[in-house]
Amino acid sequence: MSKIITIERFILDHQPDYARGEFTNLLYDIALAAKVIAHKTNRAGLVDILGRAGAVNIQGEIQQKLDVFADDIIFRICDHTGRLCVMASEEREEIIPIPEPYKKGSYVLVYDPLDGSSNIDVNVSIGTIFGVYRCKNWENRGRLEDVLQPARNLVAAGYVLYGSSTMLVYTTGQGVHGFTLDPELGEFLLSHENMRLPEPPGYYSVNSSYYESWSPQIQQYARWLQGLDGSNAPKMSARYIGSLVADIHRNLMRGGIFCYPAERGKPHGKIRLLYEAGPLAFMIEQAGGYASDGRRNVLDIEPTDLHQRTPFYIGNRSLVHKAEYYVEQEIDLTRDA
Ligand code: AHM
Ligand code: MG
Repeated sequence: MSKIITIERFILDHQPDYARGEFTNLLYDIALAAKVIAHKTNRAGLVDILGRAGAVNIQGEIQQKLDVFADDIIFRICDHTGRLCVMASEEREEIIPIPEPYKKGSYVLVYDPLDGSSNIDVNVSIGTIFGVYRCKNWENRGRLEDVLQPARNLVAAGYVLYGSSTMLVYTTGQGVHGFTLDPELGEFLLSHENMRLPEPPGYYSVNSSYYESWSPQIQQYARWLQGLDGSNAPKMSARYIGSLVADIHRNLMRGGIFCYPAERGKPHGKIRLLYEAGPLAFMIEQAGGYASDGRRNVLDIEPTDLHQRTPFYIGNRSLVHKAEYYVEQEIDLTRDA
């Protein structure tokens, strides 16, 4: 009979040598935040939470109440524990310092509290994305330089998917593991150990309503994905939810690629490097996949701005390499931006 393993047990049993409890407990904190957000998300249609909060976030988008709630919960669970020295969130313009009088720890948390916000009001899956770094400069920890690190430096990354069930999927660099929330018990239970991208891939995910804004090479790549250019593309089906976590989770389970290319007038695409692309790139590599901006490994991009965006291709290695093959032939749209 298979064993029942809670996320707490699993984290404890798999903690890296350097973990010293601080890192392990930080992962518990994230799991706790995920449970609180899942609870609220499940009740979203029942309580007066839908609709807009009225404020506009720094991306120029209208924040919705659940985004604000999720952002606040993660902050409040993590600010006073002594494990973090600084945080950064999609919803906040600046880095988030640890407030006085709390002690600063040695880790950095970057997060997108509720991604796929356009799907909240229509009861479609949404997600939380997170990444954990070690601080760079212990003496002066808690500054912007601790946050602006390439994703290759991550020590943990993952996401929470609020879908037909709630799942937490994470890696600490030793494989990717998925846990499903039992809402009765309030526990995340190990359901998907050592997740790997299967071959052959099943799906490609791209918002083809932007087709006219892509370069001819990206258009050609899109046709290749659809099997329309007569060459040797695997036979795949199209799926696009418009929630990064849900699209990537499905592709992780079934194999495939998610693309958000550069566009005319949007040379960096839409996806944010620090708290969306970076953590997911770190995770997908642990599942045997690869993520690229079309020209280089996302893990190697040195961030210069908290909210910078990047073209994004993520999924089965061969499909992402094929994207790089097409992008290589295009004029670099970011060069004059
Ligand atoms: P958000 O951070 O405002 O929620 O936007 C990010 C989302 C991703 O989840 C998704 O992949 C993408 O935006 C969809 O964008 P589009 O509607 O342009 O296809
Ligand atoms: Mg987002």
